[in-house]
Amino acid sequence: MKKLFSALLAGVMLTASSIGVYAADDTTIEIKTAKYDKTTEKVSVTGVIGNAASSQSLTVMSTGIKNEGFDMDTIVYIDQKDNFTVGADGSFSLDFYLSDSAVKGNNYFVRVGGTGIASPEHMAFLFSDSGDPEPDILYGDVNNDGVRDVNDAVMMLNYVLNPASANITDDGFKNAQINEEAKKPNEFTAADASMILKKVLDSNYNFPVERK
Ligand SMILES: [Ca+2]
Repeated sequence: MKKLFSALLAGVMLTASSIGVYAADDTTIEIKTAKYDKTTEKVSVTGVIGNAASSQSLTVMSTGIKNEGFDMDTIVYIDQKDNFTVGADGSFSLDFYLSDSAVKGNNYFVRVGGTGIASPEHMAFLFSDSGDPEPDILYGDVNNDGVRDVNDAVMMLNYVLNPASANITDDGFKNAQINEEAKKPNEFTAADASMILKKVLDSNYNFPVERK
C-alpha cells in the first residue's frame, strides 16, 4: 500500500514538476542529531527528509571546521548512498566510520544532501581524538580517592618532607594543582599541604586556582 502510494506520489510529482507547478527541488532535509562514538569509531546521523523520493539517494560529506565554515582541506569522509531507506514519516538514520588516524582536531561538520534536496544541511559533531576524557579534577584530592579529607593534606606533607615515601599518582598531582600556576612535582611545599588542610576544615575556603 505504501509502495503504491509512493509510486502514485512520484507520478503526481513528476506530472506536477513537468508542468512547472512545483520547483524542481522541493525535497527538504533536517538533521536532528550527529554524534560520534569513540569506541566503535562510528558517526551516527539522524534527521527527517520531507518529500523524499521513492528511491532516495543521499550524499554525505564530513569535513573539519575552519572559521565556522567547511574546511575543505580536511575532508575526512565523502560518499553517496543510493536507494536509501527513509521512514514513512521521512525519518532517516545513517552511519559512517572515522578512525583516529584520519582525523585531526575535535570539531567536524557532517553535511547531508541528495536527490532533489536543494539545500543540503549540515551539523557539527564532536570528535575526540585525544584518548580518554580527562578525569574530573577534585582540587586537593592528592591521593585521588574521590574524597578530599585530612589524609590528602597528610600525603602532601609527607611528599614534601620525603618525596620517595609518598606515591602520588599523575592524577593525584593534577588534583594537587591548587595554585594558579601549575607546579612541577618537585615544586610543592608545606604551604600546599596547609592549604589543603584549610580547605578540609573550611569548605568555604577557596584555593588560589578557584579564586577569580
Ligand atoms: Ca583524597
